[in-house]
Amino acid sequence: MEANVRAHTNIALIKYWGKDNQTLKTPLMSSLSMTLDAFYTDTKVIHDPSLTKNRFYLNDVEQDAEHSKRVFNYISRLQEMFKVNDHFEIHSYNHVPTAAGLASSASAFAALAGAFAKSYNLDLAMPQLSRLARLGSGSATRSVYGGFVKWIKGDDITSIAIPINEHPDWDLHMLAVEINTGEKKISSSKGMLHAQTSPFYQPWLDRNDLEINELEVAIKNKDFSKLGELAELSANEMHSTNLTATPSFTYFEPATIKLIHLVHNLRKQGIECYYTIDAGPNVKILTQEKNINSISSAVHNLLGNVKIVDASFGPGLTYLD
Ligand code: 2P0
Repeated sequence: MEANVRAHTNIALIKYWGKDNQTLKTPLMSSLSMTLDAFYTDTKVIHDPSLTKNRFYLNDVEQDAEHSKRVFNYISRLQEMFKVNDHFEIHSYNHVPTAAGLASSASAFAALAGAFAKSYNLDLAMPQLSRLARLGSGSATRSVYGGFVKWIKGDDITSIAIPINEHPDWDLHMLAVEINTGEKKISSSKGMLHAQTSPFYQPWLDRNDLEINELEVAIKNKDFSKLGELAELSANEMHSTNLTATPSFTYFEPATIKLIHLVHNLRKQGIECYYTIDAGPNVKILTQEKNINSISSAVHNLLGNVKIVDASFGPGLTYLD
């Protein structure tokens, strides 16, 4: 039996940055994201009694034990849950820079959850798929849906994603500026645990319901300015907890700060744009179609020939073949 599934990455506008339960990956806060069309993972799961060993291939390269561990542990956990236990092969093609704060684990584990369930004909409803994806990686919870997606904090059963608007009729673009696509030095799991030593962590959590509600209203009203302000605020809050943790740490690189200044300056010139930054140095700039060219030129003038990927809304899980 086999199944081949595509999942797109998502970028949180209101960030998830802390777990209530490390094993279940239930979050300390609700988050709200935008699923992107430009970055995705295709994953095929094959299981067959004739296979004698589990194998994991990423972009056609078989991964060694160390690089397969997280995927194998995840599949074993799902096999235990559903009481199945044959050997499997996984073939993933990642159209996202891996582990550089461009949310490769979101698309990877959402695709894996979808392909696993389909390969065993489990016939799971979307909320259950969202839960399975969460057990692989928190942000994957949201990638089962397209458009704007909220992931609700809660317990193992209730902490799932719900679509806010799967097909938004919005002129909204996210320009992903790839400053550095190398593997990050501090994993998200470690970073979000460590950030909790910040004196600003709890005050940030206390604002979570308010910020989620405000963003939902902004989405309903198609209020780009409010959406951008809230997204930038949430990113700044998250990165402030890193900087004020003990010991302090940051994912920012010099080019990250340069881009923050650039976004401020562009806004002063009347080019409306906002930034968001995840667990890596890369900056994503939220804007509208009319400003893409001027923002891209300004980024290239500032940083030379960096890659800029223009993304907009992507779909939820898609079954291939
Ligand atoms: C997010 N990030 O909401 C936040 C914002 C990065 C910054 O979720 O430990 O790979 O697998 O649950 O989902 C990245 O962390 O972490 C992330 P785990 P994950 O998108």
